[in-house]
Amino acid sequence: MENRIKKVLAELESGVWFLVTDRRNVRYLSGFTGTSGYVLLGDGKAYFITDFRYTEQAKSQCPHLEVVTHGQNVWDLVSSLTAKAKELLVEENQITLSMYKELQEKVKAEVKGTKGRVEKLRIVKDATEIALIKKAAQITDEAFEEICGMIKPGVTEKQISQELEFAMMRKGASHVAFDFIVASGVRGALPHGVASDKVIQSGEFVTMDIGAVYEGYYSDMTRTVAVGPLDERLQEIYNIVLHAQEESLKAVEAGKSCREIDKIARDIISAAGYGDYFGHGLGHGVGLDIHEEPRVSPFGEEILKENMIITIEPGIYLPRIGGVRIEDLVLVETAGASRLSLSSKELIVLC
Ligand SMILES: [Mn+2]
Repeated sequence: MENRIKKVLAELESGVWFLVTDRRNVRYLSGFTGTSGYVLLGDGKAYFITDFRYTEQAKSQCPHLEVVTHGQNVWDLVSSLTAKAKELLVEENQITLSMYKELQEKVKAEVKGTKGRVEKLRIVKDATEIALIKKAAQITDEAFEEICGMIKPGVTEKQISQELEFAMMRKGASHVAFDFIVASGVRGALPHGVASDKVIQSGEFVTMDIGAVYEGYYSDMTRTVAVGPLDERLQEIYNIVLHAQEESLKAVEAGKSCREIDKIARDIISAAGYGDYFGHGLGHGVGLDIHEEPRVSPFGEEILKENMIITIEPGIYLPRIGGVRIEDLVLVETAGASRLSLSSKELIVLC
């Protein structure tokens, strides 16, 4: 944490202070796991601002910051701590307009927006972060394996989602990463079809996009399995998506751009005639948040670096027919990448 704070401080000119309000950025800089606290940095100083409920927790979790407790109005405290500042930067994609107005009324410094200062540090993971994300991915793999046996005609998408959630919690997840996507049959054409009461039938695909959170860090994985015999069209799109996933994954390594990795999968799907049915980016960074930088898409200018963690998740979605997505979480290395999602990607046919 100490190094992270130093990096942010080093980019602030004298008289310029930075109020960090995003919960994940606060956690990244301070180690604080509670829900109410801000980090305030400037002129070589680092404060952790919280209220009475969290003072003791903050003192034990944030040894590198000076913990200060605010009274009725947090901005009064920010105002006194920044009395000599000329500018106060706030996270413009996080703070609300009313927070901004109240803050500007209270503080002498000029309040200005900024973004990405902490997020850009979060892109490359350190060894501790990698270990936590690996653990979250392992919980996800184990939960997936455990519930495969219950996927059969007659069960609902929600039942599968609930069993997955319960399995992850039993295996040590602190919570689940998002509302799980369990999309079967024609619902598979919805890239983000959250589990519904739909009953699974023979001849359908079931796409499950799932993840666990372990000590604040996320995992993300998608598998598509078949229930009973499939028609040829569905088998064909599975094979295309799997091929696109594996080929783009093979290309992942430090030094390449996100855009060129996306292009590999997109070209394979387009050449097979399904380019119009893969309407989202190939992947995204994962860490303290489920979706973070870098964006792996046709517009992803970012160059991959060692120890970034990204997803590779091509899909094909055919309206009124169904869909397939296959997603792995991967660690970028100097030469190549290693998969953190280890569940098999061969087509599993359950019945
Ligand atoms: Mn994802």
